[in-house]
Parts: sequence; structure tokens; C-alpha cells
Amino acid sequence: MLRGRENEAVLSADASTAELRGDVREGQVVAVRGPLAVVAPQNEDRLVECVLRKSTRVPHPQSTALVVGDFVSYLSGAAEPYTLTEVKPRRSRLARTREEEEQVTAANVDLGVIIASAVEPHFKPRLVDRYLIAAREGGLDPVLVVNKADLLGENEAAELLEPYGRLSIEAVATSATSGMGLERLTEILRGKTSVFAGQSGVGKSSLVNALIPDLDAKTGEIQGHTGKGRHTTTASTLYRFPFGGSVIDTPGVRSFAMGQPAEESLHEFFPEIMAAAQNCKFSNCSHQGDAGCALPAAIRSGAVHPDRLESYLTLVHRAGVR
Ligand SMILES: Nc1nc2c(ncn2[C@@H]2O[C@H](COP(=O)(O)OP(=O)(O)O)[C@@H](O)[C@H]2O)c(=O)[nH]1
Ligand SMILES: [Mg+2]
Ligand SMILES: [Zn+2]
Repeated sequence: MLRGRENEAVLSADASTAELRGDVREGQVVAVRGPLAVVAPQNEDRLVECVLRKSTRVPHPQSTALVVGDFVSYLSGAAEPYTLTEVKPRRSRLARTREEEEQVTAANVDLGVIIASAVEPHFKPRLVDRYLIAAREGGLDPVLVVNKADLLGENEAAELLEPYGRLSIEAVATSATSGMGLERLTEILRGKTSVFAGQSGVGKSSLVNALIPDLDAKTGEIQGHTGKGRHTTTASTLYRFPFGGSVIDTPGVRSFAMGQPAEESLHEFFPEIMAAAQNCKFSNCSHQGDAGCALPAAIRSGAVHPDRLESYLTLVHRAGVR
């Protein structure tokens, strides 16, 4: 791999004596607290604490320096925290943009699993679409999970998933409580690195707990017997699945700002809207009450769901794509 060779070249060019002595170890970040990282060393069954320093080589100046899922090198010495010597280039990432800077949630993941719920909290199609597109554009395969299916009527979950069934992504209804859909979800996740993303309260941590026996990831449950308040995920954490693969559980976000989605993303994630728009009278139709717009008819016929059109228009309008 060319990239690995380039890193080696950099390492030997300005390596400290300790690095030359061979005390440099490799590992993956499983949790981050400020400049401190909990790292799982390669081929070792333990965790070590490391610290990001000014001297740490970071190959992505425009992004969050250190996130869960990052592969790192560190200088193992007498006492922790060990110094991070290098954060490796990321092969993929889930990120949102804030001005020019990328805020990265998780790195080096295969699947961007967007968790939503139908009720408690309500399904938010615009947030879901943003996450799906951000996942794809960060190099992940998006997956949609609608959790809390136990709170829904028989056809409600299917109806919710219907527009997404037309996309080239996996979409599954689950219940962390009843176990519904968990076998199918396990098959999707097996052997891959995933990130669970989505708004707070949809059941991300509950699903992680349901998939990993004996794990006690913090959930929003009121701790009745201890009388303590709500425990929620406040930082991203990486867990290994007993069936192979791993998951990064993330705290919920209220909003998810995005840069301009690529034209291909709009075609991939809004195929029914792009198809209906073929029948608009003008090719530059904005689908916002223009003369000869085909979208109102497509909505009346059921080919396009109004929430999907609203989501599309928000993305396109904010991003300035026409
Ligand atoms: N009925 C029902 N409740 C669930 C389900 N999954 C999670 N919950 C509840 O939803 C609340 C939030 O769950 P949590 O896992 O903390 O959500 P997170 O913020 O996405 O990690 C908790 O009270 C859970 O017990 C589910 O499948 N069905
Ligand atoms: Mg959580
Ligand atoms: Zn139109």
C-alpha cells in the first residue's frame, strides 16, 4: 500500500531515538476525552491511555484531529498516558461540516448505520437523509434502522421504510426491547466496523447492549432502583461484537449541518423525486410552485411522499444546488 510506505518514510525521516529503539506501538482509538485517548493496542487484549501532543503527526489539518476509530502510533514507556506519535490517514469517516472545518464523528468505518425511531422521538426524514448522504460521501455504506418497531402497528414500520426500500441501501425495522429484526441486523453488521448515528433517544445504546451480551453501555433509562437520573452517551465509544466486527456508539445530535451534497447523492437518495422531475415543464424547475411542475401530481398519486420532497428541497435549497 503506497500510503503505508509514505508513512514509513516520514517516520524514519524525523523519528526520535525512542521511535528508532522500537518502542512505537500501533493501536486503534476506542474512546476520546479531550486530548486523552483510550487505545486498543494491536494484537493485545488490553487498553492503554494515550495523549495527543503538539508533536503528534496529524495528516488531516482541516478535520477533527483525533476521533474514535482512528488508527494511531504511540510511544510505549513507563507510565501512562503514552504519547501519540502519529494519527494515521483515514480510509473513511462520518463527518458534518461546520464552516470550513469538518467535524468527524467516527473514522475508518465500513457501515454508517443511521438509527431512527418512528415514535418517541418522531421520525425525522430530513435528519435521516442528511445522515445517509453524509455517510455515503464519507466513504461508508449507509444502512437505515428504524428502531422501537414494538411501539408500531403491524404495517406502520413497512410504510415508514417504503421510500427507502427503493434505494440501494439496507433498511431494517428493529426493536431493542422485543428483539425484532436483530437477527437481520446482526447479519448486516457481522465482520464490519459500523458507526451507530442518529438523534438522541432513538435506542442506539440499547441496540448495542442488545447485540453484545454482558455489555452495559449507558442508555437513557431512568435508573429506578438506584434513584439516579438519566444516563446517556456523552462520548463516542468503540465496542467489539462477539460475532465479529465492531461498532462505534455515538451521542445524539440535534442537528446535522452539511455541505453541498454531490449531484450523484441526490440521484442516489431521491430517485423517486428525480424520476418525477423528468416530467416538469422546465428543466430548471425548482419544484416550489413553478408552472408546469410535475411534483404536485406525483405527490397526489403517491409516487412521492411530501416529507421526502421537503427533505430534498431543504438540502438542495440550503446547499444552493439547482
Ligand atoms: N419501546 C422501546 N423502547 C426502546 C427501544 N430501544 C430503546 N428504547 C428506550 O429508549 C430510550 C433511549 O434509549 P437509548 O438507547 O439511550 O437511546 P440513544 O440515545 O439513541 O442511545 C430508553 O429509555 C430505552 O429503554 C425499543 O426498541 N423499544
Ligand atoms: Mg446512547
Ligand atoms: Zn418541478
